[in-house]
Amino acid sequence: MSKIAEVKSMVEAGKAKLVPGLVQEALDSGDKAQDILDAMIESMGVVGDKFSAGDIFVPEMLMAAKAMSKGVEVLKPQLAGDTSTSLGGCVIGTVAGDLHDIGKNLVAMMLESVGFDVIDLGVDVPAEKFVQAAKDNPNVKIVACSGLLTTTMPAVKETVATVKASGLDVKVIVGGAPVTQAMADEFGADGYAPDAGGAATKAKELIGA
Ligand code: B1M
Repeated sequence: MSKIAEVKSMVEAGKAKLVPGLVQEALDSGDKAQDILDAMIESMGVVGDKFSAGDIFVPEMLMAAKAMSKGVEVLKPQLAGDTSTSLGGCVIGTVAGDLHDIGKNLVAMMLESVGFDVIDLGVDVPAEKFVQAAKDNPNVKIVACSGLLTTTMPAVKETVATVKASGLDVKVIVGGAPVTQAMADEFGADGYAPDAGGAATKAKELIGA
């Protein structure tokens, strides 16, 4: 079994203690950080499908998420790069009612890697908290909202509306598996991206960098 395949299978099995070592071994054997990340994202797809099928339950899903997060920590120095330019601040969070943070953390990492000073509000973030954080940090130019559940799409919409109604001079970007460009347009967001790299590119584009 290739190292990447081992990483993938151990993430699926939720082996948080084994995954970091395997990720390091995969890197040492020449595998690219992006390929290892893609394999782990695929694992979460498998885990999600097993959950939908009733073959696993929330605790197993949680263990797989923890295993992936541990693996991402090892990849972070390879993926994030290093930048000395500051493009301004970016407030990021997962919207109210939603506890999924792996995608949001990847987006935060990519935003940092292109030069944004990221203020990460975590998960289950009420709309007003995004606004307050942007008011508290005057260099904020981007508010980024992640939402993973069909049931939290109204919270994404509300967050966009609350930020827009605040009159702050910031751009709002949205994303997460159920979010589409059409939804982003309907919510009145300034931008949408399907993945973490795309979110960083979109944020730069929106501030003209
Ligand atoms: Co939950 N979960 N989960 N879950 N979970 C999903 C999302 C689900 C698709 C699984 C399934 O049924 N197949 C399903 C949602 C169905 C739906 O609404 N359409 C689901 C469900 C139902 C639930 C619960 C309701 C289960 C329950 O309790 N009965 C519950 C809800 C809890 C809550 O939030 N209130 C729940 C709980 C959990 C755990 C806590 C156990 C755990 C999360 C732990 C954590 O995040 N720390 C969990 C997990 C792990 C998953 C799956 C398996 C994996 C999510 C993930 O991390 N993917 C997920 C199935 C799946 O994704 N296929 C599932 C990897 C990650 C890199 O992808 O987050 O999509 P993603 O991010 C992507 C893009 O979406 C994008 O960039 C990333 C890639 O580069 N992106 C952005 C994300 N944010 C962005 C923001 C942007 C731009 C792009 O701009 C700002």
